[in-house]
Amino acid sequence: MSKIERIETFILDLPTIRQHVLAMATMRTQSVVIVRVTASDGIVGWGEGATIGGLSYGEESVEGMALAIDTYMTPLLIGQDADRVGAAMARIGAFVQGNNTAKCAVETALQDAAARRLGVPLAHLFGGRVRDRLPCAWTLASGQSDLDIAEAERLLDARRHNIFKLKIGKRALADDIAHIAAIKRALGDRASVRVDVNQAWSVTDARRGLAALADAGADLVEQPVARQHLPALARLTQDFPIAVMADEILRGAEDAFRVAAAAGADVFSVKLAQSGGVGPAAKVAAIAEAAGIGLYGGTMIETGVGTAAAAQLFATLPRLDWGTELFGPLLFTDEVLAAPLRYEEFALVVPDGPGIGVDIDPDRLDALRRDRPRSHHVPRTITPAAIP
Ligand code: MUC
Ligand code: MG
Repeated sequence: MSKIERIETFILDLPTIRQHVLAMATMRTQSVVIVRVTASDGIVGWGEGATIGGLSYGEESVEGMALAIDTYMTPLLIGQDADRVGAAMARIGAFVQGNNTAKCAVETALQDAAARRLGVPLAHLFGGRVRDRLPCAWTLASGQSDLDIAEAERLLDARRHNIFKLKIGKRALADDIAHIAAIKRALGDRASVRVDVNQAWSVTDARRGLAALADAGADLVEQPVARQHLPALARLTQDFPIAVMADEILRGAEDAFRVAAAAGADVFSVKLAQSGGVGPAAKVAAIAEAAGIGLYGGTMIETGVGTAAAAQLFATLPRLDWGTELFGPLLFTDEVLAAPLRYEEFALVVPDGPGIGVDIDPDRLDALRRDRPRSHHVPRTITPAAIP
């Protein structure tokens, strides 16, 4: 039996290629926790926990995740069977409430190690791939309509993305609607335009907003109201022709079941981080499939580690009607992988190697670690060369 021998956490800070303006925060840097699990047979697995905007998006921060893992999770796992990922996570579940993103980082690393031990891509452990490429959206969030349109045009020309998610909810409703309408007018049928409100609207704003977004030609609206307001989300889903997607409300299978039972959304954004790992995210997807709810592969803007792990799962989902948004690594000025993920023809190419399918470059990891002095920290703003 191979035992879990060591679990390490690394907080990385990655500058973004431009400011990323969300309803609740403006990001110029993304911080993530990378977990490295080493087993007694020498096999190493990697996982990631990411959130956005510090503590403004959710209740977990990277600092809190590292602490929860180091102090509460790691001692429970040392010496446990490295192949029994379910048993290891049940052990954690018995002693640690919530903390899904921290759990995701640990679970992903264990899944990665287990698949590497077998010499197979992680997708093999979840039924195998049904596709080799994942349609990949890009988030336009510069904060300005003209910059967003120019960015979208460059990405369309480069055939990198033709699905655009726009972050709204920070400005007055009328300004946001004018912004979306301008972008849809400019892009026309060449792109799908979707919006993410990140819970910012009241129900009244949402009613006006959904009607106007449908008129403007937007295809989907993500989490328009607060995650606590399931009945409101359900009413919006039923009352408007535009697709409503659940995001923040979904923190694992129980929430997925609750939302599905209330007919609370047309689409689920399946996220490894929010669900608590690859296995729990697969359960969220299964509930959506069983309820006839559409699927979308979400992100918390992870590096190549979390992005590759998500790609392994999303590649196994037969009905991924709304594609994915696994663009995370493209928003950073720096790379942690030895070879970057490939994006071509509007899709992410699912990596082929064992485990999550990618390798981490130890020097790059070291250079990005918060606890190490950085020698090449050169924050960049957006330039035509950076996108694409
Ligand atoms: C979210 O709310 O979906 C995903 C893309 C992005 O820009 O923000 C994230 C999180
Ligand atoms: Mg969202």
